[in-house]
Amino acid sequence: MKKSILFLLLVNGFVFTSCAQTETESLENSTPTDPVEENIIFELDFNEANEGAYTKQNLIEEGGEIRWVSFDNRGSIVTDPEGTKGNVLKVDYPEGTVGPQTNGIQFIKDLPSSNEYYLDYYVFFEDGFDFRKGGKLPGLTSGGSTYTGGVHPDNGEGWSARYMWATRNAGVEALVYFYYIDMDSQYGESVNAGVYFETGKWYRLTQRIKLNEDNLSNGIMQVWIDGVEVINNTNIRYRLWDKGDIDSFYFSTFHGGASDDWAPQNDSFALYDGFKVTREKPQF
Ligand SMILES: [Ca+2]
Repeated sequence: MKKSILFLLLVNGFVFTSCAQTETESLENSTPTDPVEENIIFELDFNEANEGAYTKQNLIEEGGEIRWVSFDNRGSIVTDPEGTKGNVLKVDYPEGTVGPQTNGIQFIKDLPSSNEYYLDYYVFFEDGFDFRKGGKLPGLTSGGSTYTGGVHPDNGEGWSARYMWATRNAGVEALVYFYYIDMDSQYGESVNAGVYFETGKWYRLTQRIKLNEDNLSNGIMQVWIDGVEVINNTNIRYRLWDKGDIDSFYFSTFHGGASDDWAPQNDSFALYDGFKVTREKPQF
């Protein structure tokens, strides 16, 4: 009898020890030496938002914490006129206005710092949209809105890579309006996509930023429009050393420039949908 109890105690002790070891091993296996990172960092499809005015609170409900918002009643939720995207964000660019105080909308979403992200979204310029000389469109940045408007990142501490539409002889061209340490002009460098915007159709803009290493000119900027690669620059020095990580999505859209000849001559509207910041290349 005593031997049986002793045997059971030993067996139980052995089993307990084994379980404890297994648990320890599995805990060790799940420690963040090889973390499974979420692919989608930020997503905004507006499908849960009610039609009507779009507010900062609406944005926070879907997009989480937002650093800064400037809407001024120029954002609203409507249904996709083509019927494929559910609810979408409609932005107002009022007649005769120029610059972000009176035209378009802006917000900054902070992102976990990274040296590589993809930004994917859709834009639709409604019929009658007056492009005038040009305007800004959302893009990835380092430093939120800091390195825009003529502010040069002298020490390689940040950059911005918003898109623009810009009126050329050939049409309204899509480009990346780029601020970075090696920029060639005070008010940003144009990286032309060679694609010309028209009204009345959705465009899908996909941007890949991969930062350079150390102080080397080996950073990558890729852009696909409707899934077709239109920019592939592989020799960019975005930043110096470990400064200037990708840390923000800058939703920035307005006519300008600053002078009146950038202002639309009639109320103009654009639609936006399907924003995603991801670690991996989106499916086309
Ligand atoms: Ca949608």
